[in-house]
Amino acid sequence: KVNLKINDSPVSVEAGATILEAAELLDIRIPTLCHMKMDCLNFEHRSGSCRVCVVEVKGRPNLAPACSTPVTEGMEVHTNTLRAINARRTILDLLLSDHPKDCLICPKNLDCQLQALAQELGLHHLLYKGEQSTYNRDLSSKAIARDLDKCIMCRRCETACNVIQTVGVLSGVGRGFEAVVAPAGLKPLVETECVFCGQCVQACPVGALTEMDYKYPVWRMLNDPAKTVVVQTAPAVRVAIGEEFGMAPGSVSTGKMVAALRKLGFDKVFDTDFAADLTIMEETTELIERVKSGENLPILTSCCPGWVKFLEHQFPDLIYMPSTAKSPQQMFGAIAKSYYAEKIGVRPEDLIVVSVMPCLAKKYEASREEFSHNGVPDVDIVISTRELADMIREAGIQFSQLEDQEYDSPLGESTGAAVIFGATGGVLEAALRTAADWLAGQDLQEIDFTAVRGIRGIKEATVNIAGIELHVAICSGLGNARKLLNKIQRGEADYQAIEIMACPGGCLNGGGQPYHHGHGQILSKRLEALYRDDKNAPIRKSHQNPSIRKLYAEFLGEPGSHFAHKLLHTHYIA
Ligand code: HC0
Ligand code: SF4
Repeated sequence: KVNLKINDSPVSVEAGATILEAAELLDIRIPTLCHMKMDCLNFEHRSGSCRVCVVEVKGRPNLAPACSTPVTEGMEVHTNTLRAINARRTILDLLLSDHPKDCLICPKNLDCQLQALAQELGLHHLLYKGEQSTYNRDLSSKAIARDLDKCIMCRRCETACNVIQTVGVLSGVGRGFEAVVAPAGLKPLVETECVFCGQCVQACPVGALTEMDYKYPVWRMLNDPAKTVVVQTAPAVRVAIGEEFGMAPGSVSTGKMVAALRKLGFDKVFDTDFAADLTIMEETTELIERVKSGENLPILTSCCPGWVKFLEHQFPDLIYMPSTAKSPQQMFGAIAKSYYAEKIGVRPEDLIVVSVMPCLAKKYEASREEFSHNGVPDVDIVISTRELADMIREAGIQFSQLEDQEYDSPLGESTGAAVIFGATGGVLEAALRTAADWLAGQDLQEIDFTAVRGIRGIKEATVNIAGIELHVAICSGLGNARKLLNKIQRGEADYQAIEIMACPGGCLNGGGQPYHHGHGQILSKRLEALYRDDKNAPIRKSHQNPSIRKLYAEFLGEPGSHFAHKLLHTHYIA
């Protein structure tokens, strides 16, 4: 342990800790901007580049950045001397000298850490009037909007893209005043290998990176009497949307969300979880076939579009590995525009499918060519959890006061197996529950595969299902996926099934979720909430979902049938 004093209060911390960490123990707040820490993922980016966190250390001539200065024995730190406060104000003043002042109409208004700092430091007039950057906004992709005029060079997005995700799209470009973090050659995002995971958007403290906003297309559809508008909500949305309305992280607000969606005017409120159960039917059929034949192993899950795009760009030699089953979002769209449209007598082009997703890559996935038929997309519009929260606010709905409501039938019925899709490990556990029952030919009671649970980036387990030993691996975060895939390429792994999710922790940490800024245990709380929801579900295995059984009996035939393949499976582009 190292002993030091901060603002005259003694504190002991582990060697290697920073002044910032020591101050946190004393509940002393030091402002930060470029610093990025994700407590439950055990990740910290100590860049020290913005210098907003400078403090005075006795005996040192220069101010020290608290986020990247390690503590030493006997150190005496003062966090709020006039010199430190003035230095912070000057740094902020300089940052703002080249930052647009249109906060009122910025998508990050009231959610911007720069704005919050200006408020916190009481900066009400600026001394420096600098030159202003004038870049064109990059609206080239369906998923992510970039506004370089707002980039403050904190490089948090670069860390997310290069260090955590190892995609390597964003890096420092240009020098001096011209310096920004952007794709090489300032290329539009759509021309790069960006997978639209949105981890850079989660990381960005300002409005330089945000989602492409589709709220107004949704409003327009809701107000078009010629359209029947249905909505599906992804598993991870229900355990995070409450945070937008002041509810505690880890609240499960499914019922309130359904009520809010009805108030917004959706004709039917359905659940992606229904389609997650459907995905399990198809994917597990494929898993069992491959395990029995020993061919094309390991099977890789394919429901995360960011991960699929990563594989297409970076590991084309492994393109035969992912399950051909479409993601739940896309299966939902395909079933809504065929089975359901037919049932209610509406033409597919007049049935509008809106998705609410924790993910920005889902916006891109819905636009992929193979997910349209005769020019009609299976999923018409994708909005994020944050965009739905904005719409609820815009409509003046008091979310936390709403009485719980139930999803509509039949595409709203789901099981506990489906809801855990939102957490890393959930898809594989859902598949194992069904595989075990099918192989054993009975309704097994042991259904909690706890070895595959938890927020860790890479998990490995050997599970015994009906006498068959399966080596499985689960990873979340594309940097972890890269490590695992490299191992497979080198022939050093003998897994039969692997689940990969692009975002660290899974969909619960998607690029479209409420901003968590890495603080506290928010992600773990969302994860626990998903497993709580599963535990409380009356049915916890996908193949026991009555609406799924009916769908096969009335429409699809058997899992893996020719018709099911035509409607519910896809191919990948290497
Ligand atoms: Fe996910 Fe999904 S679980 S990717 O994380 O599989 O976005 O929540 O909707 O499609 O179901 C996201 C979440 C989904 C899909 C499901 C899968
Ligand atoms: Fe990199 Fe993901 Fe951001 Fe694309 S969306 S730039 S891949 S972090």
